[in-house]
Amino acid sequence: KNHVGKKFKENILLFSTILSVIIGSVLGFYLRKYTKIEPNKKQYFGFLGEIFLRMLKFFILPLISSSLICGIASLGIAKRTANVALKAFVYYLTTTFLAVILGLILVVIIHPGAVSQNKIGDQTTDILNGQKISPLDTALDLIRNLFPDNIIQVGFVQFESKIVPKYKLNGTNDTHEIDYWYPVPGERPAMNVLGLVMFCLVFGCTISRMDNHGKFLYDFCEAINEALIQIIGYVMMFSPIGICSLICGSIISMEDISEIFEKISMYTLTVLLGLFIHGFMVLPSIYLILTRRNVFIYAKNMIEALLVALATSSSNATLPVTFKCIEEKNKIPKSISRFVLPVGATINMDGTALYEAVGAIFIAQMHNIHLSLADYVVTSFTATLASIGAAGIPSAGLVTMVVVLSALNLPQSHISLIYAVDWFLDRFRTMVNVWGDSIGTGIVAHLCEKEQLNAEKFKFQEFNSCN
Ligand code: DAS
Repeated sequence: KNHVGKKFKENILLFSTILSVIIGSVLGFYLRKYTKIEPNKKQYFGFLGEIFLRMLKFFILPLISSSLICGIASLGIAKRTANVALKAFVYYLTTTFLAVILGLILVVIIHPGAVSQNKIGDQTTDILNGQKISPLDTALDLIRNLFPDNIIQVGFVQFESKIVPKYKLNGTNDTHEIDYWYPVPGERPAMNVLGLVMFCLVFGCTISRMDNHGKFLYDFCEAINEALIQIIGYVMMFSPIGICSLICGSIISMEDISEIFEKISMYTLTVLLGLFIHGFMVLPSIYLILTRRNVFIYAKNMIEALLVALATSSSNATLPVTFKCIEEKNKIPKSISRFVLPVGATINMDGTALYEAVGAIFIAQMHNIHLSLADYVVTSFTATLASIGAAGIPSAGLVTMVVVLSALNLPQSHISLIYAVDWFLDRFRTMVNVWGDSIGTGIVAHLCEKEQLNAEKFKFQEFNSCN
């Protein structure tokens, strides 16, 4: 009964989210076209959206910390299956990192956030990148922020929103003000997030090796994570209003929206292309190379789980069906699936990692911000880890994307464009997440079976040679 009620609630939320995107867009365009709103009044339209964003960001640090700690610790705690855990962990990290690299290559080539140079004067770029830091300084910054001198201050990214001095649109005399988010002058607060991640990695590994209190600390973190996932579920009930306000506010305050649809559709296509390549080419190739088995039959047996992932946008909700497809149809032993799938649903999210990397670079492109190689390194690192920290629930990747934006010092305005299409892209990236977990389970099972066979063969040969 409560499952039906949960499904009904999820469908209502989905329907109202789609409705809020439509209403926010129509209202924004209507107000922009038929009313004259004073510049300093525009911010009021996006106020509820800003509160929605703040409510999500409010829980990011504890959510990421507890999720990362549990995910890392669970790999170590499973001592009895250390062999399985190690294979699973190497697979998780490799495929997630490949997904991020693929996403970065596509977003740089397609350049969905292209800002046509004739629209924004050079000053803006200078203003935003005024404090250009050399690659060496950035690298030292990166290392310094991995080891913050005070764990409490970690993750607080000091941004302040300032009205940029007036600048002239090329070829015209009219001047405009734009509202940009600035890192606090004189320091790069952004990479503090890395210190938090480093703390979680070390803490997770440590509690997995502790004898007496390790299990207590693990259960404590898991309980916190569970509570936070519930709280974010409550916050997401507010999402239709928040998204409507975010979209309406950004349409009203957007300088030049003629390209807005072009940019959003190019961004959506970039993410979908990345998910398609990773899901239909990269993952099946890895499966074929490592197992030499028929990936088409394996995929056919997973169709039901992939469709549930598409419908629910939640890896966790799809788990029962994933188990059924993996164990009953693909005949994977429970000793493997009962470890690899639940941990994979929590920390192996290739689709989410690709989505966050593309989204962050897209926002930088929208602001015409030049990113250095070190910035791309930071993006690949934080997108991989932010996806590990994301829970297997709807829109988790959207919540943790702020981690990547913060790590890059990126302004958080224009994030509403990402929100506008998140409910749609979430389905496809969840599908890729579940498909990645399924492929990983098949590979780990094959490798363990091969090892066992070799071991038996070895014993047999040993037995033979002795007689
Ligand atoms: N919906 C998440 C999942 O369940 C993925 C995401 O939000 O990025 O995998």
